[in-house]
Amino acid sequence: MAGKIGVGQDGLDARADFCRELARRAGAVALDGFARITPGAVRMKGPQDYLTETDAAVERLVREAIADAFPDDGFLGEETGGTIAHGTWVVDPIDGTANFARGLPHFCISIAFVRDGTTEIGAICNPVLDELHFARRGAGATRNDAPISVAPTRDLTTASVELGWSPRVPNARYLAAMSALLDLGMNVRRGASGALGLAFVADGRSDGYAEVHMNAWDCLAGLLLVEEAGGRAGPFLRHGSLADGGPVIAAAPGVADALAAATGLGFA
Ligand code: LIP
Repeated sequence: MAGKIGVGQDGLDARADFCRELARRAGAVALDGFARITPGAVRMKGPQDYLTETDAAVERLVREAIADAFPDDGFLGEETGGTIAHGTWVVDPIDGTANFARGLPHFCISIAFVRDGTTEIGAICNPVLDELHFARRGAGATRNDAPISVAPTRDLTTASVELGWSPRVPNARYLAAMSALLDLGMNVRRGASGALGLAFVADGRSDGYAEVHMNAWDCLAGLLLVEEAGGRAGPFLRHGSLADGGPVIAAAPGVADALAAATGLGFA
């Protein structure tokens, strides 16, 4: 077990290196589980809300590694909950679980470290594409250690954005936003992994992501990635919370105002 490392600058350095390596390790476990997925290994937590054995295995791996390395840190996981501390790890063991459960290779592991209400470190591992998106506040964003930046898109008729959906939001709200985006000439996708949707905004393969409600473990790493890659990200923890989630918007600068107006979500 590492010594009790505080959450000062040196402590963040240690946590950043640890987080990068842990995300990769968790990705390997997820990929192994994906190769062996069977219908029997899937349970439902609610309508359109899947739980697989791999969700549990990955969260257990991450939780135990953090407890061993940084025993005083808090931990909040999608599947096992947890406690919030001065420094808290916020983890989605499999984001894109509905895809994972049906054998669709579009999922990731999302790990964020939050200190006093500010996300300081974010990692999103996509084991299918062997991609690790990583960011530290103030130090930029990378994909497989190469710097990334948001897209230069300004013409909305060439823009491609993602609009997230879940049964937590009335369909009418989703359809109104979808209609407004299409009326602006944008291409609108939904990949069912909000973390990957945000990572793709950060590396310029998508121009924006919006969702009326997301949980903290789905979005905190991705929102930091977009900020550090030169994009605009809504103040998730000002309007939402670690415990209850909230609205999410993130975009390349040239698309941000139109995305906000069409979805009714804001950056202020
Ligand atoms: C997913 C989110 C996504 C949302 C999906 C789902 P999960 O998280 O990342 O934003 O649109 O409905 O909630 O459940 O796959 O971890």
